[in-house]
Amino acid sequence: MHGEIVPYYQPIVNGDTGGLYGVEVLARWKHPKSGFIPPDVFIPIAERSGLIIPLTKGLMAKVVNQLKPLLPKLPDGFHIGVNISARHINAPSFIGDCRVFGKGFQGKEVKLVLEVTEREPLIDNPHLVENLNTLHNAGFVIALDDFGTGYSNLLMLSVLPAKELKIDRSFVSGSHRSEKDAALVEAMLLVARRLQLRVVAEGVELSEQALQLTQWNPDIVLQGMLLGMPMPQQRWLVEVLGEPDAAAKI
Ligand code: G
Ligand code: G
Ligand code: MN
Repeated sequence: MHGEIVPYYQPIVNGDTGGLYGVEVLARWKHPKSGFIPPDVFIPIAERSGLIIPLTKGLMAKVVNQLKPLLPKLPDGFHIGVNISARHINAPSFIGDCRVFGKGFQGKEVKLVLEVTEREPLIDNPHLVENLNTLHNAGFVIALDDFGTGYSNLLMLSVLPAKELKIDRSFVSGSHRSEKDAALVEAMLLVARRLQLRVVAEGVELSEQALQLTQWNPDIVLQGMLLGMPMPQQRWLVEVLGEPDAAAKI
């Protein structure tokens, strides 16, 4: 792939206090001629070709470089989420790649979240469960992304050492007005409570949605347009951390 893969950061905030909970790292491909190519286009290709492994490793290294100098300004226990493909989890290098990522933040109080995505069936390979267990025991947070759709389902919750559940935005978008979506979101919140999982609501666009979700579960954390779109490090520094001077120096 020519051009550069760069990390964008989307803020994630606590529903009840509005305080900063963390960020999700989202890959962006800056093509020298075509401009930005969306991840929906290049991620599936990278997954099929195996390039997703060096791509994710490279992204992790950039995230360490960009966020490490900011850590003193971030809240304790700041969550940094990266999307991980099944293909990578099954690869022999996976545990090592994650440990290198973790070492990058050594001595700092951050939580690294591995967001497991659902495009491919996840449990076909026994090493996958084993690898995720190893990383869970090493202090990584395993999150099920796009929960409620595709392969991100109750069986995955049963088999994987997940500690975080990210409710897919298709349920969140109707949760404040549709009885049906509300019932489904409430059912997911109940499952999460029984299993003691943190819940992230994805794709929150309206204050009515944020209000409703927080009423249901005050510990919920929110991600979406209402709280902030994915943005490059420089803009993030200014808009989220209020650090125009730091941004100017980078
Ligand atoms: O912003 P958004 O268009 O960023 O992302 C679209 C899709 O691409 C999402 O499903 C997201 O999970 C996926 N995606 C974005 N960045 C990465 C990445 O670094 N790795 C993987 N595996 N998926 C990613
Ligand atoms: O599948 P995953 O949750 O990793 O993907 C995150 C995707 O959601 C990215 O494509 C990001 O740009 C997009 N996104 C973030 N906030 C919103 C939102 O409020 N509404 C919609 N429709 N998409 C969003
Ligand atoms: Mn994700």
